[in-house]
Amino acid sequence: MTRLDFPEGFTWGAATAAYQIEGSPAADGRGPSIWDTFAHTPGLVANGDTGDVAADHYRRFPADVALMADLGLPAYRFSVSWPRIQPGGKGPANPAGLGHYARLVDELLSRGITPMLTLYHWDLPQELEDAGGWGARDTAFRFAEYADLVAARLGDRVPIWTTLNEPWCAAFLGYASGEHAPGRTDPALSLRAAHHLLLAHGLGASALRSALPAGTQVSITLNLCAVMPGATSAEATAAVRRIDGLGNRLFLDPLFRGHYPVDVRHDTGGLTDWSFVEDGDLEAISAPLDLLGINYYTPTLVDAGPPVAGPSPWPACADVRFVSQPGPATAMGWAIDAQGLRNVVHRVHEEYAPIPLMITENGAAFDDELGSDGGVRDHERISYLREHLAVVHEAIESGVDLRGYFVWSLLDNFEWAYGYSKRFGIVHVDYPTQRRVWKDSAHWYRQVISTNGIDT
Ligand code: IFM
Repeated sequence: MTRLDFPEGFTWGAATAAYQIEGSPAADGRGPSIWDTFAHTPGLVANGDTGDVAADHYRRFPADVALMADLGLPAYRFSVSWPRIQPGGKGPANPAGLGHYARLVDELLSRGITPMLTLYHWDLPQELEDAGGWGARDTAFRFAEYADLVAARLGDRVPIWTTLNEPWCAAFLGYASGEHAPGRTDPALSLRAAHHLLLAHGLGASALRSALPAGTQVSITLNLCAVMPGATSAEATAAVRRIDGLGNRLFLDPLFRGHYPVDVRHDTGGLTDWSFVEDGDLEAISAPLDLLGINYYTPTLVDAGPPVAGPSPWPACADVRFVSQPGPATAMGWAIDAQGLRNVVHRVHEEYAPIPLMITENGAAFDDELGSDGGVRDHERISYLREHLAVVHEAIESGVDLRGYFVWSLLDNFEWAYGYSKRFGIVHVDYPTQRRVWKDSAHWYRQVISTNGIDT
């Protein structure tokens, strides 16, 4: 057995997102979001599940924070629901909505848990979608106003802020494949949405900088792809370039180099002329950040294949084939391969440095069962987490400025189009009773945190 000790001050945490855990969709004046609309549309979410109740965290947050304290969690990454703050996506703040997050933050701080706040984890106010959603440039400006309202109320108590979670998903699952809210299937619109999301990040980050005390960290979280060729051929290499372009460089290049990748603009030239990029946008998008959050779950293997018709989250990539990697996989069918995390972290460090990194999500869904002894023996999840943490450790040893790790997720929750059929939590939620039960992985993670390291 090898012991891997993490650096002193390494941030251990767990992550969640508002729509996935909160429930209480009409409480305290919250307006509808695109996920309420999507989930309530028959046939779009497995089993007709919705976020109406979820893990009932909106009402149970004091007990959930007590649970975090029992876990010894030093940090908690959560998202604010925009339609709780501005029910229609614009105008003055709803004091009751802001008050909820102020109480959550105070509860965390009173337990010694550092709050890390994400402003947008996909729950756009429905009224903004009705006005064009992320396809409309104005949504980016509305986001900056929302960022300002939240920062004015919570800025003195939250040390790390994230503008957007996984804009790739919001743009391409939301507007190209339609697997996520708002369920649009328009590839040209999805590219426009990607730009407006990035613009929202830039304008939002600037609003945060003006409102937050000096020393507060501002970040964005990307779900970067570890793209690898599924064959040794020139076609597979070209497929890698294209998926890397849309999945990674489309976000990393404007954020850290101030331009969009020329090859992606060229590849998608048949869909759009990119005239939605206006003077000054890239300057706003590329303003320096304090931290980049990386979410990683599984590698992406690609090859060339015969063109496939129908909606896809990859614009202008109908002839790219996604290859399933042999070997162990999670309940999502996602291959388990921590080398992908190594690939992504080193790539960002080497090509886009210097930027401090955090793994803001990593974890796995398995078909957990509550045993007759009342426990959940999720040893596959422990192995998954251990393997990925070993890669995090190795990256730090080799000089990558990687400052923290947040397991996805604290609680079982609403896994978007999969509803409640997939369980990612280290804590089991019995939905009918809302009882929380620590899985073995929660006991294991508690030990990892308290000893600041893992045994491999
Ligand atoms: O549940 C999601 C989360 O909302 C965003 N990142 C990936 C997770 C697992 O699919």
